[in-house]
Amino acid sequence: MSLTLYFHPLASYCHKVLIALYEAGTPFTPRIVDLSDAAQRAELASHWPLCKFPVLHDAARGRSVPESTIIIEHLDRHAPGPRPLIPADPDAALDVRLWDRLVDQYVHNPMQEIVLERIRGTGADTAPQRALLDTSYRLIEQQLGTHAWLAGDAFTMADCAAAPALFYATTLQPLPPVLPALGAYFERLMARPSVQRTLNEARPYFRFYPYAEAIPARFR
Ligand SMILES: N[C@@H](CCC(=O)N[C@@H](CS)C(=O)NCC(=O)O)C(=O)O
Repeated sequence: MSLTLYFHPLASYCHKVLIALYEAGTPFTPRIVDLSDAAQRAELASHWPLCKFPVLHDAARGRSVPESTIIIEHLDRHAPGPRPLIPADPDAALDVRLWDRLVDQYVHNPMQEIVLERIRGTGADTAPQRALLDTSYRLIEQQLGTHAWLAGDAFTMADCAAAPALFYATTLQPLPPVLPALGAYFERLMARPSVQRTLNEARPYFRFYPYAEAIPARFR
């Protein structure tokens, strides 16, 4: 098989790419990386010196691709599924890329920072990251309007980004009930088979998540 994904089943940015792969039904070899294992860490670093996952190795093209967004772009171009995750229309594609970026930077990254702070245990104030999550929730509520998915009527890369970001963010900062479109969108994401498969595969590892007790019982 030409495609190998280096990842960890608990890692949120890896979820983003797994959801894209499952949406497309693209075959790949899964390689779980235990970063505490020196040999596995060295193997990941041989593909991507920053030693972050996910990384996709495409043997047919002789290249390793880091960064979840670029991996999905690569997959959509070279191993597309029945429905594109980035639309062919350039303006629609720009919207998908915009919402992918907004979700990564203003939902996913602050969520990661709050989790990392609990791991470090320095007692640093996470109120700014929590406030940013609240602002992003309101932004997504406005964006959703009447359409089902983040960048329109089709499920796209923006939704691959939003599912894991919101899944973990809501364990830290619950969705306010005054944002009904976001609440309904969250339920649609969680009901998506590609997302359910990704969460099912993460379940055995949830006990290692620093806020495991905040994961709703229905997902555990
Ligand atoms: N911008 C990167 C972020 C990747 C990232 O932060 N990955 C985390 C897991 S979700 C990681 O590798 N953490 C381990 C580490 O930083 O040592 C992407 O989109 O792929």
